Amino acid sequence: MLLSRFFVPVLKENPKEAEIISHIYMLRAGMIQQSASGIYSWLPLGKIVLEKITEICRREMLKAGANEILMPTLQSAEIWKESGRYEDYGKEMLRIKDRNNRNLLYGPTNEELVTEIFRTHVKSYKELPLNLFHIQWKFRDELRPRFGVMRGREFLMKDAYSFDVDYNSSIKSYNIMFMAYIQLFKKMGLKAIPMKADTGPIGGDLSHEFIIIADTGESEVYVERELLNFKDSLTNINYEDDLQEKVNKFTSFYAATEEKHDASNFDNKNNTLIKTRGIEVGHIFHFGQKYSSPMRATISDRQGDNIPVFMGSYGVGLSRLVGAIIEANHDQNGIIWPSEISPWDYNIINLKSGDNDCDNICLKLYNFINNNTSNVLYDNTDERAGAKLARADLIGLPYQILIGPKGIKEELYDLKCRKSGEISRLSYNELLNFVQMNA
Ligand code: 5CA
Repeated sequence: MLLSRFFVPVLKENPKEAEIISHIYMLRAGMIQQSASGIYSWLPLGKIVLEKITEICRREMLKAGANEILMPTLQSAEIWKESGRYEDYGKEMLRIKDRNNRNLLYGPTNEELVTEIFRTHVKSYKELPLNLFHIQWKFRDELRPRFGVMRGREFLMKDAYSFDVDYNSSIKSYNIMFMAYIQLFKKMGLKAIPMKADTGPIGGDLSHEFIIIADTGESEVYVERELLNFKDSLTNINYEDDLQEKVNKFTSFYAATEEKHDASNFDNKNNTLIKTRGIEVGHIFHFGQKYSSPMRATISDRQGDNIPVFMGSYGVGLSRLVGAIIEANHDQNGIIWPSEISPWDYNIINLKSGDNDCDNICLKLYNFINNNTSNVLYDNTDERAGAKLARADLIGLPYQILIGPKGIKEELYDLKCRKSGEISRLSYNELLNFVQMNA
């Protein structure tokens, strides 16, 4: 991508309305624009990152055997009356009437709608287990939308729903999602820690939140130090295996959100329990027959009896993740994208646009990288070098390649690693090699 063709409305000043660093940087780097309180447009840079996060999540869900569907944002109030949540959900639910005076709502979550789809088609345990997921915008009329995309009113969620014949198989499905979450956050370059959590308006007997430790997080959490340092090697998981043992490796540590914390459950004589803050990027629930009973989503079991199906639901806050990743990866100059979700790997910066030699080398390099990996943003604008460098740091691509008259003369060019700040001086051929090795 040529920066001269790229719509990235960078702000020079810190926006007054933003309190936390991810919100400040997302506005400054032209990733989002507020449209109403807690509602945002995603501009190109933001959209690319959101898409990358979404794709990693989608791939891991498919790998875990889930089926992708797409349910609408608007739902009929009828099914919510069946489950009993229409009144319970209160003011967070955006209620709408259509021209025929029928009650609709903008979905804050999809347990009811997916249960309706299920009960229409599935009648026997032979068709189970089944997991249906979708990636769709949600609306919750939050009392206090804040921190940009972190607590929005409209936000993008991946939500999956599992269906099983009995409690034990349902726990297996929960465990599959548990491990899929461990994997998918890792693939985003993140360490998300599973913690015992409250089930809130979704309900159920078992639930874990996946939390990224950050001072600016809204959740207060209690976690054993060892779990913070726990490194589980990223091996591909076989989702056909019994995953209980793998899940136990995580749940054997003490980790709980404030609501679930109980000091009497943990012997802290060695002072290993840490109280800290974090961002909830995922939340999984097991709630058995809570929705299938009132909504009569029944199946015939092995004995031929008709029973309400056992369910769980599994959410990832995809738009929140963009902010959370920035909270976990930045410095005073801007964002530092983990390479896994970076919009591009390379940022070529022409320090003297208009200079024939600089323009030629930049263009040659740009074409080479484009043909090899398509993974490059080229700053070909004619702004001052200082402004270009500051913008490159703010946008935060992993590698900057700086081409200026000094480098041309010496035939050595600076390759800067955004994260470490380290600069290597490489010949043109060494640069090409680096790009090829890194591809
Ligand atoms: N139906 C269940 C699971 S599919 C559910 O709705 N769970 S949830 O309420 O915990 O939401 C799932 C995830 O969405 C949360 O972990 C969080 O990462 C994200 N999320 C929730 N509320 C917001 C919000 N207001 N703004 C941005 N992300 C949010």
